[in-house]
Amino acid sequence: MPANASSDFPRRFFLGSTAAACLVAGFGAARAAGTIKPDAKSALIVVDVQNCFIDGGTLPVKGGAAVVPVINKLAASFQNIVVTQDWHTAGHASFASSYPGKQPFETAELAYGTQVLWPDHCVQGTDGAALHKDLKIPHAELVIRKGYRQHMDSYSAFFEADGKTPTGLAGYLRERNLNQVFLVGLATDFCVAWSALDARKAGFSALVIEDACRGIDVNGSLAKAWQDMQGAGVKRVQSTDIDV
Ligand code: VGL
Ligand code: ZN
Repeated sequence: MPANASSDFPRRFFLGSTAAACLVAGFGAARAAGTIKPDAKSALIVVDVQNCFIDGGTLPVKGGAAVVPVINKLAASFQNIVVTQDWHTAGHASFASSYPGKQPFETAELAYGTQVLWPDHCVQGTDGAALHKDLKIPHAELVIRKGYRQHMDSYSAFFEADGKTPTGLAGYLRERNLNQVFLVGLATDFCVAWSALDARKAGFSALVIEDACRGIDVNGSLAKAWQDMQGAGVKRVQSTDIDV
């Protein structure tokens, strides 16, 4: 056997098996429409489709309302759905209004690190915190609320901003034997991305359905979010890739 043949073998084998795995999972570059099929172990996580994040709200995400019909259609294909709500106290630590002299989109140093400061939004029990009225997913099984501690934010549906206080979602998914999450909603570069990254950290497969999300894009946050997600093994897919 030539000297380089044996060292070549594992590499070729690896590439071959990776390509095969991609095809099986439906993640190949030339993916045909509708080839990703959510199964009994898949959960759709509908992130923060709340009035504050829609046009006319206090922290509107451009085009936010457009995700609603896309999500309604996708939801029909999932046996398991979790809905999240950003759920802040009045005077929350993530609100610029809580700091004299601070403006929205500036930052503050908090106990757990740098916090982007936002306009007041999603205050517990207000209309702004309610789910968009046209979201029609009555078969959703769990609503998980986050960011409800006065001094700590939580973009992620899994862990609060200190990176270690769990919301309980990982435990819920594990107890229900769900191992794969499909993420949709608002905003791509904050709550969706942080949830997807934490899903990977917690050991779940994670796919973000891009056209069922919209981003805020402050200081390059949208491109960075996709880069971080790609690096963490989050799959970027379109709603047409899902078998509905
Ligand atoms: C979100 C900023 C502040 C989100 C929540 O849902 O992406 N963004 N709070
Ligand atoms: Zn928030």
